Amino acid sequence: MQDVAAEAHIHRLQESFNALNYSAEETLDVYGLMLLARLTDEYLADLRTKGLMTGGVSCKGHEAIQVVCARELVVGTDYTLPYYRDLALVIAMGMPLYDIFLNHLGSEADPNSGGRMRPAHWSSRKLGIVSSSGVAATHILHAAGIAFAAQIRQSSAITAAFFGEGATSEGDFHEALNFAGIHRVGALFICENNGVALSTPQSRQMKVKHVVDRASAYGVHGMLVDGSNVFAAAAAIRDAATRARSGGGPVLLEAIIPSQMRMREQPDIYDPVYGLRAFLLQSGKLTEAADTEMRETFTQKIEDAYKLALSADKAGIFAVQDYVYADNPAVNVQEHLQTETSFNIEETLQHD
Ligand SMILES: Cc1ncc(C[n+]2csc(CCOP(=O)(O)OP(=O)(O)O)c2C)c(N)n1
Ligand SMILES: [Mg+2]
Repeated sequence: MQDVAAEAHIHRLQESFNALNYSAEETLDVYGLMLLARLTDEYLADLRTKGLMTGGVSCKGHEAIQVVCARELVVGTDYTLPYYRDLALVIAMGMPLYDIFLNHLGSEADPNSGGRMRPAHWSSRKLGIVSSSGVAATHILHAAGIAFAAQIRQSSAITAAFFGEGATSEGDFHEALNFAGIHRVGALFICENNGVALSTPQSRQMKVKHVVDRASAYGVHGMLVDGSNVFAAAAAIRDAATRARSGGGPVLLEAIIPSQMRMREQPDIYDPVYGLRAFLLQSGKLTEAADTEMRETFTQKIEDAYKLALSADKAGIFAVQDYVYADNPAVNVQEHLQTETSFNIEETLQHD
C-alpha cells in the first residue's frame, strides 16, 4: 500500500516535471540547494540539542517552495521579506553559510543584525532582504508598501513576502492584501501553510479551508500548490512572478506544507527532499554515489563554516543601542547604568 502511494507520488512529480521544462542541470541545482538547506537545518538542530546554540526555527518540509521562490527572484533588484522559517530561501538566494552561523551565534559581524536580533530574522542589503520584526505579520504590510513604492518609481522590481498561516490571523495581512489589490502592486504573498501556529491548529485560526480562499475578497489572484511537489511549486511561482512583474497585480500563493508527523511516517510521499531524491534516482538523473558525495561535500562545508564562525567576536551587550538612532541617543544605556544606578554589568556577566 505504502509502495503504491510512493509510486503515485513519483508519477505526480514526473507529470509536473514534464509540464515545467526544467533541464537536468536545473533539477540537480534545485535538489542541491534543498539538500544543503536540510543538512544545515539538521546541523543547527543538533547544536541546539547539545546546548551549543539557542534560537532558530526548522525549515524541514518547507525547502521546496522556498528554493523555487528564490530562483524566481532577481537578487539585487527585487525585494524579499522572509520570516524566521526561511532558511532554505536565504541559502538559495546566496546567503553564505558562514553568515548564517554568525547570525545564530549572536556575532558582532553577523550581517543580518550584528548579533542584536534573535536568530533567523533575516536581513541583507546586498541580497535585497528587508529586515524583519519579531512581531508576526508586520512585514506583510511593509511588502505592500515597498511594492507600491516600486510601482510609483516605475521599477520592474517585485516584492515577495513569506509567512505562515497563523500570521494571516493578524490584521496586517488583511490590510496588506486589501491595499495591494486596490493598487495592483507587483507583490507576491507566499503563505507556507504547515497547519499549525505554535500549538494552535489551522481550524482555530480560520473558518475557510484554505488561506487562499480569501484572495478574491481583496481582488488578489490566488494560487494553491502542494509544497511536497517541487516541480508543481516551481511552475506556480514562475506564473505568479511573471504576473506580478508584468503589471498583472499581486498574487497570494499558498503552499501546503506537510506536518512533521506525516513527513516522519511517510517521507517518500510528503518529505520534499526525500521525494525529489527518489524521483532523481528513479529517472537516472542522480546516482546513489553522486548523492553520497554531495552530502559529504555539504556536510564538510557546513562544519567548516560553523567552526570559522565560532571564533568570531560576539556582539557586546551595549550594541543594543547601535543603529537605533541616527546620532545623539536620548539615553546612553552604558552611561546610564554606570552613573545612575549601582548596577555593574561586567560583574553581572561574570556571575552568569
Ligand atoms: C503578533 C505576534 N503574536 C504572536 C507571536 C508569537 N509567535 C511567534 S511564531 C508564532 C506562530 C506563527 O505561526 P505561523 O504563522 O503559522 O508560522 P509557522 O511558525 O507555523 O511557520 C507565534 C504565535 C508573535 N511573534 N507576534
Ligand atoms: Mg504555521
